[in-house]
Amino acid sequence: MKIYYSEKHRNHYPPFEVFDGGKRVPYYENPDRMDRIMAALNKTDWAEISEPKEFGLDPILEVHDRGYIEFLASCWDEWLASDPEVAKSPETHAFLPATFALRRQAHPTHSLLGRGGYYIMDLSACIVAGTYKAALASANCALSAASSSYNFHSSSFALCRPPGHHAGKDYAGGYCFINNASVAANWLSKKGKVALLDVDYHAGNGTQDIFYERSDVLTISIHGDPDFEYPHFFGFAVETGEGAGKGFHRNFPLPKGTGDEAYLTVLDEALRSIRAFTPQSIVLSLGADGFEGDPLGTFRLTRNGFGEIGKRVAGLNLPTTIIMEGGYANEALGENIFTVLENFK
Ligand code: SP5
Ligand code: ZN
Repeated sequence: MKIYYSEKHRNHYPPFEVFDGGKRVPYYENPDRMDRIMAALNKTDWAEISEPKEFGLDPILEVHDRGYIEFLASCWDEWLASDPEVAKSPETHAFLPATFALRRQAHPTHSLLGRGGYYIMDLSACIVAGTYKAALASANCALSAASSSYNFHSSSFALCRPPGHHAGKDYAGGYCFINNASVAANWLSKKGKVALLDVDYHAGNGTQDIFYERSDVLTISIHGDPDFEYPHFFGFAVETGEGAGKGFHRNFPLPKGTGDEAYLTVLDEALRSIRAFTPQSIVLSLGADGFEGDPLGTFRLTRNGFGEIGKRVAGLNLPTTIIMEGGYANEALGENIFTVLENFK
């Protein structure tokens, strides 16, 4: 299986994030996650790992707002130049606004913190020196995987870091900056209908937002109920698309404690929707944070459960572009991802 991975993610490692209650904690979305997955893949005889190809900004700007991408590109340098404290020890700092725009009548302003509060939705999408380049390389992994899936009519894996599914057209959030899966799905949509299935534990709000008014990309997310879980304001079952996109988005919010059996029943319903849509290819937003030991999740999926998820999605028998999203139980992450992927080799 073709796998795309770039070392550029290493320079995106913010020294902290801020949890609910204002608690500063180590950054959960850390480089060790990739090392665990690479270690598991390097033990196989089927993982063909390559550097991503360079696609330039055009396929990213088809999904994201230009002002937002320009903000990501210059944010760190502006932050560094704005504050002598930051310049004294850049490695202990991250750009993180403390005031966020409600988009109702929000007047976009020019100051860096004004743009930050406009383009960022929470306190986990911290920007440091290596963030923008890491996000671009991550998107290039997704595009490389999409192009490989299309050209060889086979499945491929983009080992993306940072992840992408919380990033919308013009905002970062939930460790995500560029929506890798959406960039890949939009690229593939020029070749035929695409179904994007998101099995990360958190609702794929960014992906939902990007395709909400489109009927050529069916988006489905299975996740912890936003009634109790991040991202809190998106991912409810009543959100089914708008305009031309009406009926082409589905959310499956699930309760705390959801285990393999209940999860797989819902997955089967999602897969029936996908079959009825008759797509030409699949994009799978793959998070492993539904795992029973995940520090950010509440589900109880087991390694066997991940094996079944892989088997059932592979059973669609369509070229599948698999995009890495979340998963924070690092000790188990490599094995859990391997267990999904081996169904597609
Ligand atoms: C890609 C992805 O999985 N992003 C997830 C971002 C979640 N950020 C919110 C974390 C809320 C943390 N709640 C802590 C519970 C600790 N027991
Ligand atoms: Zn997640």
